[in-house]
Amino acid sequence: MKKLIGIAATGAMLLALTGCATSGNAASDGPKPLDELVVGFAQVGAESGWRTANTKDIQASFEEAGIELKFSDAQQKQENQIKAIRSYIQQQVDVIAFSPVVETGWDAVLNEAKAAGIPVVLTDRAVDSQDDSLYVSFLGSDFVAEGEKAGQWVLDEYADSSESVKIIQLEGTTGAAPAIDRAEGFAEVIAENPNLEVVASQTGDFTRAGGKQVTEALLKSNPDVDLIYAHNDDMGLGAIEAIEAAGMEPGVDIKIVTVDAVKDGMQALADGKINFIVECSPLLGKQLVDIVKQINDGEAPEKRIITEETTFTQEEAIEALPTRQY
Ligand code: GZL
Repeated sequence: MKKLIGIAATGAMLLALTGCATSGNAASDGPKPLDELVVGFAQVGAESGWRTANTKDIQASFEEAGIELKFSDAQQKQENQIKAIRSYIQQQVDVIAFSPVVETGWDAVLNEAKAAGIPVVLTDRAVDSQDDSLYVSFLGSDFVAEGEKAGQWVLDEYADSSESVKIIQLEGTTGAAPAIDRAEGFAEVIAENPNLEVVASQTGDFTRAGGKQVTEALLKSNPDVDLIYAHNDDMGLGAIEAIEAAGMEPGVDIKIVTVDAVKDGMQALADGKINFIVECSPLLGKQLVDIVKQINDGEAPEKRIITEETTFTQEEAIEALPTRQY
């Protein structure tokens, strides 16, 4: 995770919001009524089951809170997210929230939001900005820890193997915080066993189609691969299709470890086609509403709010599936 915001900067930003409402009205004397608040949310896209669940949860949470949410889908393009943020600034919304599709290239537009006195909240993914006054808070997962949990399962699974274990890594979107950090955490842990070797690593862009396409190609050049580590369930599900099309049994001939724990992934885990899943919760809506309320009340939210997450084996997936929320 990148830089943390200084309290002073937060305070100044909050003063801008409550001291002089961003709607350009005369200075207001305190928080706005919730039904007058307007939040602009610039979503990454609709690339995966995780993203769909994340969007649904955020929209439902703001609906329930009675706070207006302007929503945009950037179709995984940074220029679309920047356009959406600029339009929220033009509309003088009270708070801007977004999940940066990639880590870099945000300082200019975030400085525009700052100049307009509009607080920004990062949800899900982080930015690599060195200027820690550009956002009030980050709400999301510790992706390095997720990669470490995936690596630990692989370390344990092959602890007694004296043979070399060949691993294919299906990376998320190039430049995205979860892709960078999940690869980092995984590599750090499997380095403890020199038999574990990532023989190929390529982006499938967090999509099922991408996971299938890349796995088809990499299986041709690595027919004796033992395990696939996919940065999300959707690419793991695509890998299952490619493995079956190659006449092999996913979860048996080639083991699969993924991250997210969305319903389709958990079903594949219960069916034995995936071997282990590290959870990454998309349910950020309620916490985002709480952060917006704190900002409106002139309070300084925590700079980094990390979501609680677990992991699932096949047995745990079978048990969890009936009540799974997403
Ligand atoms: C992680 C999130 C990732 C998910 C993918 O917080 O940004 O993006 O792991 C999603 O499924 O596409």
